[in-house]
Amino acid sequence: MVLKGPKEDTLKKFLLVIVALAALAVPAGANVIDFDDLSLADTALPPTYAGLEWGPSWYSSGIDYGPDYDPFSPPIRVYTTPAGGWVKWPGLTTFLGAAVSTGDPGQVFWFEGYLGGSKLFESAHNAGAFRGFVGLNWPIDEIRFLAATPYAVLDDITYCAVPAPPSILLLASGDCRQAAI
Ligand SMILES: [Ca+2]
Repeated sequence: MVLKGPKEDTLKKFLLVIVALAALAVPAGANVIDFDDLSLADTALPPTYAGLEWGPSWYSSGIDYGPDYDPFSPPIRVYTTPAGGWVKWPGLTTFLGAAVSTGDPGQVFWFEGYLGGSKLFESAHNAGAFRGFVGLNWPIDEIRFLAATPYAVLDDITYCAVPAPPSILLLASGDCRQAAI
């Protein structure tokens, strides 16, 4: 189908907005780790939390460090010290992304995705202050969050607990349950 003319331009813009909103929405059936059941005090994450295995660098906190480091879902988020940490799933999953917040102008952060110990993916390296959800849609069993400094927080780690589908199918369905088919 070829769209031309003012009405068709409006329709195309509408469709682009729908696609953009679908990409931003959390798919139905997705798991979101929001950390909000943890202590308000700075506390080391246990090696196993929310059914996943966590490296030794993760800390949770509900302490107010200023708006640049606010949790996406209050009151708790996590950070790593020293900068960087890993998370492992018990099997293949689809990592959809996580919220990152940092006001540190010297910050550079990125994600890496691994499967069976081999690095398959690396996100863009973001430099400077940032606040937003980093959407990735990676079929992996481990992610690593890497940063220049510890002054970045993560929240709302989001994944589909099903074998990873082709990205286009997940995007089209917007549903982790459909993605299992
Ligand atoms: Ca939270």
